[in-house]
Amino acid sequence: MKIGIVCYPTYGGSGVVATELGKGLAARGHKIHFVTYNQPARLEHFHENIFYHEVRFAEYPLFDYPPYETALASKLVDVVKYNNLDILHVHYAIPHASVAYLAKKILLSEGIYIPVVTTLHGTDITLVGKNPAYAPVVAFAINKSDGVTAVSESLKQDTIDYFKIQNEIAVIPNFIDFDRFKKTNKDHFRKAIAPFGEKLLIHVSNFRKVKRIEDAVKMFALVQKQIPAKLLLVGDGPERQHIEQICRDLGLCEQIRFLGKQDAVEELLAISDLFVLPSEKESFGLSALEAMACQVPVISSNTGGLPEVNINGETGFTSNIGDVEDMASNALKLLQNDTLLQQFRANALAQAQRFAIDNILPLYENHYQQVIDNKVYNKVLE
Ligand code: GMT
Repeated sequence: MKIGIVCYPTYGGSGVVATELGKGLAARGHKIHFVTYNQPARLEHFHENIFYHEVRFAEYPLFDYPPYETALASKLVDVVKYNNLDILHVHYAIPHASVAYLAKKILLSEGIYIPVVTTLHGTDITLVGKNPAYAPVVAFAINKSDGVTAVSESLKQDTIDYFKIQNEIAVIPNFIDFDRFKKTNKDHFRKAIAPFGEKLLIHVSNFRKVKRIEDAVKMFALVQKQIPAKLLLVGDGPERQHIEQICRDLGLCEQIRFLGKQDAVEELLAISDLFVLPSEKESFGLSALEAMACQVPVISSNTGGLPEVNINGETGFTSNIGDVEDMASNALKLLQNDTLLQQFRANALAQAQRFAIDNILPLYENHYQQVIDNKVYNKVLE
């Protein structure tokens, strides 16, 4: 198939999933056309089946805000038309789903039919999408998509609860590439970070409020009172300064290390004992899945799709949002019992294997085919 993929090219989870999906589909022989305003972060190497089209917009003194949606829609019209695409797959509803609908209508006026699949990732529904500033457009664009997927059952349910949705929503979860995310021996690395055999806890995110990193720090403060431990904070974003201040206030600067954005996260996961994800909202929790693939059990909140990924009492533990005492006590259960920790490590790996890329990509291929086969039906509905 010739597939157009629209996503945010930044480090966010939706952009990562979209890029890895495109790379995986290209490896299976599909022609993939990425349409974004910057080269996607994980699109590093040349591949004969991958094409990248940059959205550029002309500056003009009248524009306080560059008209990105107009530029993206025009680019999509161009890319679909001149590359004969079979399907457009947009990731993150805002603004990609409504822009794709506009492009589709323009193309239809020229006699070209392009079906659109929208994948909902989480905050495009649960945080930003349901805001009245965006909600009517989001609901309309979801209903006008020819196929809709959500990354968890929980996100599907949230979408149905927040909006009047007439469309079917297929659940296709996030996936993991075990060629990259696997347990490797990095003992020398671990010795450098934890020279006295300290236990290692790790959190990876884009440091937004929704991640509740403060809770990770507070639960760690309780853990390190009982056993020697360190906390690695990986990533960067708007909350970083605030979290640094909390660490200083708690006198934990020696035990908590801010590592900033890291490309080889798997190497840090390989030396970690527990992954901490206390989010306020989390539609799936790709970072938790990456940890589990590296055999790291997860201490998380029980929000959104997290319980679909992190099975309480099996691959880690889930607690109510903000219950840092429970999170700390769960972490200690594992860190103070090596046999139990090893069992949870094995369980985490087994659970991650369910989400192996080879299991999930065919679900997208089937979804595309169904949407394409529905062509006439959708055309009539328009
Ligand atoms: O929260 C992030 O890290 C970024 C965000 C995004 O949309 O870019 O991630 C969302 O999509 C990921 C991929 O589908 C999911 O694994 C994350 O759980 C989801 N984040 C939230 O729901 C907060």
